[in-house]
Amino acid sequence: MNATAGRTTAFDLAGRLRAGATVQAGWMGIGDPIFAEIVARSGFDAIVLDMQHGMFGPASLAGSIGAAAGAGKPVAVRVPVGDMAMASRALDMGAAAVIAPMIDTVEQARAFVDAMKFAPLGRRSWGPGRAMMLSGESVAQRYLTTANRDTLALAMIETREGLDAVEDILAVPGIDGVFVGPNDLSIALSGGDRVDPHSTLVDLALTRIVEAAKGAGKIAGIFGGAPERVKIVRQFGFTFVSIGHDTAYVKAGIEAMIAAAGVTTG
Ligand code: 3PY
Ligand code: MG
Repeated sequence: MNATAGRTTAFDLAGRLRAGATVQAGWMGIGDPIFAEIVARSGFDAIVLDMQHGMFGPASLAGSIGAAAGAGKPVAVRVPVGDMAMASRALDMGAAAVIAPMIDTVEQARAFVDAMKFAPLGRRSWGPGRAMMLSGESVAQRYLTTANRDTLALAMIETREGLDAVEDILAVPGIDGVFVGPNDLSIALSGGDRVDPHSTLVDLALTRIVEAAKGAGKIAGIFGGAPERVKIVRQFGFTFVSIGHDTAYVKAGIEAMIAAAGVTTG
């Protein structure tokens, strides 16, 4: 246990990412705490729970964060677009990071920081009882003085406006890094023509985004998608990378088992 924050090293997502470690995350949309626990107990370093396109609501989110904590794994929560109240609640429930989708402007980034950070950086309201319980922190004053450092505000860059403003968004005090949505970015950069997260246009944007994050001394994360693509995005310099998603984990497991059993279906 880390004596100051009461967390295990594995639980310390912010510390590991700031130290330059690569963190590989499972991506979850099936909003079920037991399934979240199974994935958290797998080889991933962390899990992301998706409230934007996934099926998590506040109750299943709270249960899933608790289940992951029992497995010693930190959780990042992607909140719905513009839902800054949920960003604060996710922290209160024990999330180690919040990912805010579709951040286009410095003003939106500031609103995100307001929800995520205690004064003077932001306007987060006090109520971290569950977060303290899960991390083993029993001293309120110590939670107050460490929370802004130990919980991460990651702004999603996935629009043309967000890409154009990425350096300014990263310069906002309290924004700890960016997280790229390559699918939305590909739609935006092709003017609505194509969803192709592997396109050259996206690759050019990724280079700029990683450079901007490194220049600001902040974290670069990305929805990695297919495992083959994950290897490539890591070479761009992203350190917080999700791999696949839960529906694909189940499907791949079923297909592998049917194949191994030599059963022909259909
Ligand atoms: C995107 O690729 O746009 C995402 O938001 C990943 O879920
Ligand atoms: Mg997206």
